[in-house]
Amino acid sequence: LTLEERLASYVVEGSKEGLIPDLDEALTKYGALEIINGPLMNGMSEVGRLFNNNELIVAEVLQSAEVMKASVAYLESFMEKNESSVKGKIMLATVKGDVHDIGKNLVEIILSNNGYRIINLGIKVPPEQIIEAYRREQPDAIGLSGLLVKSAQQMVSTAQDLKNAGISVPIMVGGAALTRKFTKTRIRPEYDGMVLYAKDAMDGLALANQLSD
Ligand code: B1M
Repeated sequence: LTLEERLASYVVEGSKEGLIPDLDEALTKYGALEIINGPLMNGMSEVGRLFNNNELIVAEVLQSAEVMKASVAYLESFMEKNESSVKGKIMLATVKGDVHDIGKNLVEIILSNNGYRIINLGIKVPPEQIIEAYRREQPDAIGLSGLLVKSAQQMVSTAQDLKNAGISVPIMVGGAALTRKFTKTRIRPEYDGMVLYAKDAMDGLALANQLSD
């Protein structure tokens, strides 16, 4: 196997044996984020495909998630840091009913490496908790993540609840089940403030930077 294939296969196999030396080798060729977005994400896509075909069970997918998390944690220290002044405060949450947090945590890393203070509320966060945390923390934006199809709908009702609570701070949404079109036609009409769709973590950073400019 090539280095890139090996990196993808750690994720697919859910195995960490040999992972760190291979990540070190990859770092001599690629940037940390390129490794995540390239071979590691390829591995995760394959996991998704196999899971969808019932060729993997949840316990195995969890092991894959562990490998992805360990890789991201290791690669984090090699990522570019841009510690200028604090550009803003952003609150992040995976929406109610959804446990997927690898993407959201990647967004946290990218934003915090680039001058944002992040309040990460975790997973399965109900709207009430987001509203309460908003009042306490007064962030400049709220980021919602969700990977399940039902999470896209949950984002609609979260936006409604935020609106009913009188909140109109910009919302950034992202995650696999979501599209730009859904964001525009279904979430945006339910909210008083801006609703921005981020296709990935770097897009999230670009949008945050637009807001803070
Ligand atoms: Co789940 N799962 N899972 N899973 N899982 C999916 C999402 C699924 C597509 C797999 C499949 O069937 N092919 C499917 C959803 C189907 C659907 O809704 N139509 C699915 C399912 C069904 C489930 C369960 C229901 C399975 C079950 O129990 N029977 C269950 C759900 C539990 C729940 O949430 N209530 C479940 C559980 C799990 C695990 C716990 C085993 C594990 C998650 C571990 C964890 O996150 N801690 C897991 C995993 C790992 C996946 C897949 C394989 C990979 C997800 C991932 O981490 N990707 C996934 C299939 C897939 O996506 N190919 C799948 C890597 C990550 C970096 O990407 O999160 O997309 P992603 O983030 C991206 C962008 O989306 C974006 O930036 C990131 C990249 O830069 N982004 C944002 C995300 N959030 C953002 C927020 C932003 C900006 C950008 O601003 C705020």
